[in-house]
Amino acid sequence: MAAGDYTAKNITVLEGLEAVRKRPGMYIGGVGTSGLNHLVYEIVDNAVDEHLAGYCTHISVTLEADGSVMVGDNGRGIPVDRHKTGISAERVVFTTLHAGGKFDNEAYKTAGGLHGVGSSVVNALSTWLEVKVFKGGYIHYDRYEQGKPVIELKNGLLPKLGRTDATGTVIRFSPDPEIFTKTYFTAAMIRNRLHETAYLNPGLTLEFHNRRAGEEEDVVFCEEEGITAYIRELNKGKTPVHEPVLVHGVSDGIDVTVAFQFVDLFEEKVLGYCNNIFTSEGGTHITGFKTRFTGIINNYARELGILKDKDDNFTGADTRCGMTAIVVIKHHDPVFEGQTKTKLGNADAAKAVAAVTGEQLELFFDKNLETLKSVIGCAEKSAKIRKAEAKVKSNLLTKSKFSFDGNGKLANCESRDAAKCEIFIVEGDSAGGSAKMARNRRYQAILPIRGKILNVEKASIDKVLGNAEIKTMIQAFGCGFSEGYGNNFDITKLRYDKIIIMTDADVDGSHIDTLLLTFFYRFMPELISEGHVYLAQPPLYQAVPSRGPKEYLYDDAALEKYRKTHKNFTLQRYKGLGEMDQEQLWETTMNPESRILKRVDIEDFYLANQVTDLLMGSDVEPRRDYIHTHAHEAELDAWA
Ligand code: TSJ
Repeated sequence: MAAGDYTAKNITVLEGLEAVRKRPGMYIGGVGTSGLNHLVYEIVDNAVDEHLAGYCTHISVTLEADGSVMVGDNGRGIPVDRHKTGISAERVVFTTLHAGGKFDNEAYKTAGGLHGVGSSVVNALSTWLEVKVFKGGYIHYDRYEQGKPVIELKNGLLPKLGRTDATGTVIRFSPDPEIFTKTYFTAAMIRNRLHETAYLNPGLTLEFHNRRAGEEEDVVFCEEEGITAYIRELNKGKTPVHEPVLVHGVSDGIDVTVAFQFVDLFEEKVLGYCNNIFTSEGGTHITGFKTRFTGIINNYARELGILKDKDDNFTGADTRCGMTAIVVIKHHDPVFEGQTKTKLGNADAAKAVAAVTGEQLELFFDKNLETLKSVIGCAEKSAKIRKAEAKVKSNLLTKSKFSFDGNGKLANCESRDAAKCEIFIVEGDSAGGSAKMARNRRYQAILPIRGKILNVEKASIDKVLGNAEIKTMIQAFGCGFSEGYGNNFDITKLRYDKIIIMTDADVDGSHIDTLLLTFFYRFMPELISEGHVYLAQPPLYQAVPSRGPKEYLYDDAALEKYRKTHKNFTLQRYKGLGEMDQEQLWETTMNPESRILKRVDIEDFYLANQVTDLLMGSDVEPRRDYIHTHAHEAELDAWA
């Protein structure tokens, strides 16, 4: 090759690294802490590749006191001989984008051909980067500043610092503050990443050293048990129902390892890795595992007579109820898709994982019947709960013919014109009775509720849906509810324009208000956001003057004002709705011409939701204050 060619190439190389410095985000995701830590991972990945190739057993990462980081391995050492471009291969690794590991020269291909392509990116984004390669009896040395080589090559080769019997690679670099907003590596993130790498590569030792002032530490990770130990770590503090299970096999050239363990909880956690890369968006390897696992469990459950002919299969979710699993594959040509390019797309990965899971797991379960029975036990529990919930739900969805008036429940209105209809949810049977008598039965429905409805913040969904008052409300409103099973709520089916909560102006009343609002907020939030929910404002007092008309007073401020303008009057204090006769109730609280309603808006409720603890706690006084201060902006409401 002519010298001129080389010079031309060298210029393009430097332009490449200049592009990295201009748009660092394109290469490392960002210039904050996450991008910064990423530099370390990019370098370490190269050493992990050397391990996968079968030549490296130890990797060491040191956060130095001066803010630089040193990464080293005991592999074969990056090749330093003359590459076909005429310069040391090491220079090609650190100055060529998308090179490193993947040399043009077939002989230098890594066994896995995996990743580790980012050394030149790290170089470009470092104030300085130093390389020491221990290889062929010598220590070879190189150095870059902002990606540019500062060492003169002799005959295309690196200078030697001295002799050595060791082999390996040591890189040290200092992130460029002109690029990064912060140049302080996060010790915990790097330490965790090294531990994760140890779980994924059993037998590989990874050391982490921190030499920074005040945070000195030295830890060594080596996980002989691999992902089995990872599973134990993920399930730490939980109650496992069996020992972790590990299966491994190769299918269609794809290496597959799966570990799982069930715990005594209704949770599912399935993690996936491809070529040591965490696939947070899942993908084909996860799908392949899940599908085959479900099939296997159903087959065994039938074989063992746990599922009878008449029984439906367990659902996929049933068979994974309580599962913690890790699916790890090695693929020669992975395709990463999805929003964050962390979803494996290769169809053959699904096939391979399914094949290995099927074969190996059957071999295992045939020999470990107790484990199998524990796992099927989890699926049975899940199916039982699922069926109970479905039953409650179908009961709710069966449209019954509004006949609860006979049961002393809902007294519906005659009109079906939802825009004109209102439903009063009334605390207590006696107030409910008065309200039924007082109402305009054409447009006003009354639903008396007894005692306190369930606190939906604390209750599980099946309890909530089993609660009589809540069932009645869902049926009466007619628009379903949203939670858990996807969104079944349809506001257009709402049978009443106004849902009016009518409770006593005392602590118990406030509590019921809060419980009802919490229920609406959780299960029918649009009722609130679309402005259909109101709090009725019954008066606190009635003033009867010696002369002139009697007056209802709705709060203490109104009473003060009344005292200033009237001398001789008697004051009746209402303790509860039950104390008013039907005429008083109509006049003061229900008659659209004269009543005061407070519309509940979503901002109020958003706030209330943030203070749920306050509202739901045992401390009654602050709760009352909250509801009452928010009822202040009461407004006169005209009949529409
Ligand atoms: F240690 C480290 F993490 F800092 C690091 C190690 C950083 C970088 C950029 C590279 C490495 C590294 C590279 N460790 N080991 C290797 N091995 C090779 O590059 C290598 C060695 C020999 C052969 C061969 O075919 O003889 C091929 C390769 C790819």
